[in-house]
Amino acid sequence: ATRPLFPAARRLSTRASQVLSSLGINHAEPVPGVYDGQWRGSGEHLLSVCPATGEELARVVSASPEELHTTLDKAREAYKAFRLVPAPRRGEVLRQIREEKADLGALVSLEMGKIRSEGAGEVQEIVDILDYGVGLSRMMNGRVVASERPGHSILEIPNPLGVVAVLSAFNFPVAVYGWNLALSFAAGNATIWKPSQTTPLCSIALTKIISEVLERNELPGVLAALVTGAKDVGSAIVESKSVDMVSFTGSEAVGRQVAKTVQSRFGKVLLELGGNNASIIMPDADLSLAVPAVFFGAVGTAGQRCTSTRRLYLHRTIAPEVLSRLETLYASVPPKIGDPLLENTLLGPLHNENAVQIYERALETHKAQHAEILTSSGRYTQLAEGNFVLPVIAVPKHADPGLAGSMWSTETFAPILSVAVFDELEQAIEWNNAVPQGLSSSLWTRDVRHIGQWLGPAGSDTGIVNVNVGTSGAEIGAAFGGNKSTGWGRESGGDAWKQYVRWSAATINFSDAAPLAQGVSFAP
Ligand code: UN1
Repeated sequence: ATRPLFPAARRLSTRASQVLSSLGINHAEPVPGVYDGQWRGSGEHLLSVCPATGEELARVVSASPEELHTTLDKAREAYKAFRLVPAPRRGEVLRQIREEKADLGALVSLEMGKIRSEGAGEVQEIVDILDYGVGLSRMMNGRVVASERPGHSILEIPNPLGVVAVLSAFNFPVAVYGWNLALSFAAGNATIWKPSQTTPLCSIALTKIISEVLERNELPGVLAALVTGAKDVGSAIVESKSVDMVSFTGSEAVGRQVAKTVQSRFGKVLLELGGNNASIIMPDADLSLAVPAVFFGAVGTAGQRCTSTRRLYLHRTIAPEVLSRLETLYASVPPKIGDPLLENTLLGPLHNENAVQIYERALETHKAQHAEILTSSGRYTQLAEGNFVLPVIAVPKHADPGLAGSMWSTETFAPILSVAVFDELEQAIEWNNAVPQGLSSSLWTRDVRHIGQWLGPAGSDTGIVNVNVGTSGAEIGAAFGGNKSTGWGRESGGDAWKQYVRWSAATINFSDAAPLAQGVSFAP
């Protein structure tokens, strides 16, 4: 029997109801899912479901086409005034957005399913990037270029870009928006957020926190607008000429469509697509560091980070030792599978039933291709409710990811780790680079020569290349993003801010002559 979509009587656990009300969300009524300076919503209803208990957290009323349209118009108007506010004053507003980790983090756990400490960690990423945005607001420097002409100067000037849309994914339901908002706001833009349709409450809670600060500063709330909705809302944003840049996080398949659409109207696009990240362990690695890091990378967040470790390449000499230590760790997981909000839980649920099916299909493919499965596997049935699965280590028959149809080359958003054994580092690097995706990778070694090889021209081709640090859990200070089919986008730190502005090169003549460049003469 199928569950009715909106049962008339919904009883929420006290815990969930406390978290929601502490964040100002009244779950008893349909929750307005649009913010353009005021809360509204008259579109389709979205249902927010807790992946651990199946309990319906709330109904959210998403954006109608008209509401989206109006929000975009208001955002453009607000940008026109906001671009004139000096950047350090914009930073001062960012500085006032301060979030207590506990409640928002708990909501991330309730609605997305990650464990408590990771929910809090995600909120910490927002706090960190807000600090970064404050600093950035005094450091978004252009430059002065030496002109070849006497009495001339060339300036490279960053100015605000316009309206930036952020399309974010369920797995980091608040932090990835935070990365974009902090940079976009510091840069003087209006930002419009279309979150994943399965995590609307997280976006509403965060927008409430930000909007209070904007309103207190007498700034239009639409500078941090929210439009919840399904695919049609996302497509309308991507197609809209009023959106100057689209920052998209999600699958390669959708990312390809987003890129084509935005590029065909000559908009800017920033893509953060699939990862298929490998760790390589050399014989001289400190296994007491490497093994727990692989464990966290592969099992943490139930394998639902873009940066999760999906492939493990072990040097032949240490392979048996590493596998036996990993098997022990994996065997300790089942008693710690469950409610993500409980202190001792290590492994929360997959985000929804669809994710469980993808996990199951990946397992079947592994088995059909004669992979050896080293751990217990399948749906975790000890709990009455929720989308829980066992974390898996698989050893595919063929080690080479280049082999067509191999499980090596697809990103499966679940805790499945594929392992192969190598003899030479060159081989492992070749395998690391042999997949379409290029987000993150990590090498475990104490040998400086291996490190040089790994970081150099013939080394790893991913956007994040770590040494003695796992593939996931990057800090906000460096640019975050991946190469190849991950989409080449960079968010968060580093030079990422440079994409959120429009650049102009301005040649200024301070002299009484007007010479042409390159010594060209054009005398009549
Ligand atoms: C993602 O999975 O989309 O590096 C982002 C990490 C986190 C961000 C992941 N800081 O794992």
